Amino acid sequence: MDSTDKYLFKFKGFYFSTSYLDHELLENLDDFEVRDDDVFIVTYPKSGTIWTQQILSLIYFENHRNRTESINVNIRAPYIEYNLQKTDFSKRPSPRIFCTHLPYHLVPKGLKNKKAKIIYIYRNPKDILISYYHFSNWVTAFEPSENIECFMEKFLNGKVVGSLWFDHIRGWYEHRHDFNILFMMYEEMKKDLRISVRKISRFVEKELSEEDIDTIVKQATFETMKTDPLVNHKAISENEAATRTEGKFLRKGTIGDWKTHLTVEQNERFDRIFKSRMKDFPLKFIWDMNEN
Ligand code: PPS
Repeated sequence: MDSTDKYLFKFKGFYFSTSYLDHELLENLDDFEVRDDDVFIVTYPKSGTIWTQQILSLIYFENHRNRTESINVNIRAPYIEYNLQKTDFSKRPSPRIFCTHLPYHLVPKGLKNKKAKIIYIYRNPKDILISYYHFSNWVTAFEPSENIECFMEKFLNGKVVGSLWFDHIRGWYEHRHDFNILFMMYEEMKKDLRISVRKISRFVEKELSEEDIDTIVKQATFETMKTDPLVNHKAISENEAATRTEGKFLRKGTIGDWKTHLTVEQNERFDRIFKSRMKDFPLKFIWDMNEN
């Protein structure tokens, strides 16, 4: 049964953002027409979506590499569950790039037939927690929390847009054989962007020259993206109604920021829950910049 409050809209057991809601779109997602050459970026919120939208669009649309290009990253790679720009996706020329925070069981049927490619980006959940906490306090469409403890409670109970992180990653991983999917780690992108760009381009079968890769890497660094208004959503950060305080989408972009935020008790509690929920889960996680 659907349920809604000011911030969260529950549809088929999953929490969506009430502010960006398009009920008809959600009802019809199953039948969203997928093309063989579509690419979908799938993430839990705050795991590296914007970063991958930027990388993929740089790989695909050579002319976007020129920073004078005036297309916002959310238009280059729109969300299928929100369609913020109300675009007719069926009229978009191929190859199309989309992104989504959907769990595996709510994505269009066409994806389950291994049509199209999926890149699933995952990030260590302690850094997601911190990033999400700051983001929710900043953007008015999200529920603010008095402190990290309060947000952690919601996050660990899955009472946030995107629902429970543990279910999201597990669901996608355990059903990976139903999809044509590549799992990439935020931390691996952070540690070696060049290798990561190559890995992504190979997966989407786009041959890139060394020079192409140089250009993409340069434009996909945190420093460059932070100064690009089309990627760092300047229009939103300068819209007083959309935000509560000063801030930026690209906040810190680091590995291990959780260490400066979580108390020893919070960290131990997180570890205990992680250990029990992620038991026998084979994907690797990196919690610290110095870790290999
Ligand atoms: S959202 O709102 O779900 O689309 O957010 P998402 O884009 O998934 O995640 C935002 C975090 O990703 C960081 N980010 C980057 N880190 C490193 N390098 C680059 N180029 C980059 N681009 C985005 C962004 O800063 C957010 O993380 P935090 O920790 O808050 O800085």
